[in-house]
Amino acid sequence: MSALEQKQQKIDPYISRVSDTPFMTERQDPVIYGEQVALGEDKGPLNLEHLEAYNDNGFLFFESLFSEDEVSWLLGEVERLKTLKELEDSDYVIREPESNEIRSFFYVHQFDAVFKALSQDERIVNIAEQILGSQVYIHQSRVNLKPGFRGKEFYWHSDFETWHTEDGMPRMRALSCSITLTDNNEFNGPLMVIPGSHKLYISCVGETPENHHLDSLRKQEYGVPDDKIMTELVEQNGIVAPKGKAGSVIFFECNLMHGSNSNITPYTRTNAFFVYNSAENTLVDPYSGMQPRPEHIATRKDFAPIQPSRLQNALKDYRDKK
Ligand code: 6CS
Ligand code: FE
Repeated sequence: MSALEQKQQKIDPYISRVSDTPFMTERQDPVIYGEQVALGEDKGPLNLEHLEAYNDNGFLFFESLFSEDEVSWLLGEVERLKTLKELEDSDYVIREPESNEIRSFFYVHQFDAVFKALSQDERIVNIAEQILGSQVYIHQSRVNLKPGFRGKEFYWHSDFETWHTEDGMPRMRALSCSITLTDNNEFNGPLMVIPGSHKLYISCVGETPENHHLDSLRKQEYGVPDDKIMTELVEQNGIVAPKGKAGSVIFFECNLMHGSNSNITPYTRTNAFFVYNSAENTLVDPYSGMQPRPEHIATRKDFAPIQPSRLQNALKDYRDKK
């Protein structure tokens, strides 16, 4: 690391996109907050084995956390969103780079009552609170549709590198929860993670373009690791692609290296993603020194912690009203 890079490191341990060569440094934050793993205790819902696996690998996978009945309700809501005229030209909708098919709906935890209820469900919020050792709020939400035949890849990246550089997320005290709404199998572009990669921070090359999100959410080209570092990471840790039926859930650490391939099968790979940030890690000015990204990509206006509730109650209310 050059003298300049060492100087920059002192200012910001997670500085990125300031050098013309990438460099790797040790993570400088805990993975599991609170003394649970150190004291060999777990207050639940995760047991000590779960906590140690998450600490070591940076992710956890649970089959069928949500029932078929809940999943069909959620998937029905995605189909309804696809028909909404008022969403057609909305900034919340990101389209695929070539086909222009819908790639993602962002901000679903705010503009859609069904996904708001899902984002507050105690089965996932209680796990996020336990890992992050505090109350939590939603930093970002999205439904990635990855449509059959035309759902393009999400290239390798660390979410935290973007959220720190472009959103001003201070420390690594956040996680993503991906809820599969359709089966994720080896063919239709499942999430791929590099186990243990959350323990290293890769400072990427390049400079963040203005309004980078207008391109990066379609095809990310800045804030991505180079081939040499990716080869090293894969050779040391391998690649794991958690797969499972609709209703399964993957929790992954904000700095875990991940990506997913294009989907050329007829079967959509539709997942809902909620990013839980610790209420003690709220955003400051972006470390890039640039303008913050819009509210529908990174929550800045309201850091009120979530009060966990039950999706089943929302589903019952929905049916009672019909
Ligand atoms: O820039 C972001 O916040 C988004 N980009 C990716 C590829 N994953 C995290 C997030 O959805
Ligand atoms: Fe990501």
